[in-house]
Amino acid sequence: MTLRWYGRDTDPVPLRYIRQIPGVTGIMGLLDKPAGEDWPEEEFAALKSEVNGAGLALEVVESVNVHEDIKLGLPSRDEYIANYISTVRMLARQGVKVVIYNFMPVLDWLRTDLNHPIPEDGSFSMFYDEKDLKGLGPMDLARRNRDGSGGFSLSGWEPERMAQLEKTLARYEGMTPDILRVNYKYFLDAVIPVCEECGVRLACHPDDPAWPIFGLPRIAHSAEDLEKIVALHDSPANALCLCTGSLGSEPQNDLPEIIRHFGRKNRIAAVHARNVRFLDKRCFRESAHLSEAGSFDMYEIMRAVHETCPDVWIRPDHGRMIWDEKGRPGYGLYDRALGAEYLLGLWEAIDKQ
Ligand SMILES: [Mn+2]
Repeated sequence: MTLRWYGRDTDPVPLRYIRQIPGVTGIMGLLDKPAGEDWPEEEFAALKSEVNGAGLALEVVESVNVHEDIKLGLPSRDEYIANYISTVRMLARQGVKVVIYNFMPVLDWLRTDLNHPIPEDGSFSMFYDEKDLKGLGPMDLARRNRDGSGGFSLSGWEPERMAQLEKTLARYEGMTPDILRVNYKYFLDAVIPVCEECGVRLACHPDDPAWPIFGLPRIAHSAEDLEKIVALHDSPANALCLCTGSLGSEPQNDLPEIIRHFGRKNRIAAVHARNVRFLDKRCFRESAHLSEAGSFDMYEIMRAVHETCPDVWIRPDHGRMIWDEKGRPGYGLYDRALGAEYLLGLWEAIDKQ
């Protein structure tokens, strides 16, 4: 059981607080680097020794972002792929076992409100309503995210990335899911053999929410999509990060079934476990992890993990803002700690049964 941690300078949650959550033994970490950069080893080694020094493991890294030129299939991709490979090798030397990434064009995860008040209990959570997107372009949303994030740069919505947004969007004109998959295969064919060689698994994070946005193709939001992805390069190193809140934002996606299917195939390397409550068609809020707080059966989800991929790294995902905590939307301490304890409680019960 792990928690995401953004690093000393940008995460208001100290590592020692994470260490005090019973049963949490590590973090999923990251460096704040633009996509395509070769991560410097000294910097990662410093992060690792800080995390290890706090009594926590750092075996999973999130957000080694794939450069847009790779997704677009431009000639310049080879240089960025070489950097990706070099970063994977470096991370392997530093003891990392899983690298989580996504292949979403231009825009990462998307919510229409980062601090949505929950009338029932006075907490705040992230919220999505397709109706709120009417008449808005990605630039409007980027601005709104920046203003609503309490001064924190949101991963996937960094100002540098947003500055390029209009230009990048224009380059995707005419891009289809099939072309995107061809470019994806080119990337995997280059990177996966290196992962196999150095004992790292790449874990693709699904689209969030689980449908195309702003007319951009997205290819990782259903069981069929994920099947195509694992087939692009047939190796256990070409794996998935099963994010329940992302995939599950589409009610058609049967989460326990999808976990069992890909777990049995040995294609799940990490799990992000969270719950959402559906309010309307394509309208949901992120809820507490507890099954009855949202629309997912978290017991069945944990049972599917336990049955088919019990050795994966898992973390509670976004939490609500509760107890007047001020922090990064989705990544406060309190609700994620509650989530971790709940998931560990389910796990203990399933295990003893
Ligand atoms: Mn996730």
